[in-house]
Amino acid sequence: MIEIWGRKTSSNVQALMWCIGEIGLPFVRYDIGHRYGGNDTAAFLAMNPNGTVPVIRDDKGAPLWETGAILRYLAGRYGALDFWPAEHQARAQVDKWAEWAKINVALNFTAPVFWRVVRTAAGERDAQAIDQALVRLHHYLALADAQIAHEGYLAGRAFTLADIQFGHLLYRYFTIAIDRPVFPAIAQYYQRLTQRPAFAEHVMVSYDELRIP
Ligand SMILES: N[C@@H](CCC(=O)N[C@@H](CS)C(=O)NCC(=O)O)C(=O)O
Repeated sequence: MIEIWGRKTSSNVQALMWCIGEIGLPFVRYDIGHRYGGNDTAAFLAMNPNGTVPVIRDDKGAPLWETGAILRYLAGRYGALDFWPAEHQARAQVDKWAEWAKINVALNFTAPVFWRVVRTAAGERDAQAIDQALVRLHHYLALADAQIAHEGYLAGRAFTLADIQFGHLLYRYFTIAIDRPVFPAIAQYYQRLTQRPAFAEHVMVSYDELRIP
């Protein structure tokens, strides 16, 4: 049984829960972090000195943190072949887009946009900073749009680990109060993701508990 420490409103927890749901693994998850606390205890810091979620343990093995590492562990041990290919060149193409999504899309969306829109009091929101962050984000989304239009998924013609690292951000991107240019391929891709039961269950999760009115 896989144990997971992390609240379901954490975007990184959502990525790994989506992966677990896609693979169909049994799990137990503990609400840790943000309003639930528990990530500053000695016991938690002994598992992850960063004090961040998610952390997992499988088979009573060593604790594992960093979402990208967790996704690769789950995919390598339990996943289907297309999801994270064993062949090195094919795997590197998936990893290329997964890393790209983490560095360029997640880091340009979560703190600079999502936090400023949802986790900042209305009177303190910096519209100019949000607009500037959106320009940076949309530069990368345009690249993803072209890639998805060409191949159907982020790293090719199959659903892969790269789609988890990228796609888990889209529910929040499409539901917060911002102006969005039209990215036709991403819009269509997002609609397809919403049809996946594991995405609906683990990613399309209310973020009201994070909201600062
Ligand atoms: N690089 C880490 C980042 C982990 C991280 O920043 N997690 C956030 C939630 S998404 C966190 O623990 N925030 C503190 C909290 O929830 O209390 C990863 O990819 O797993």
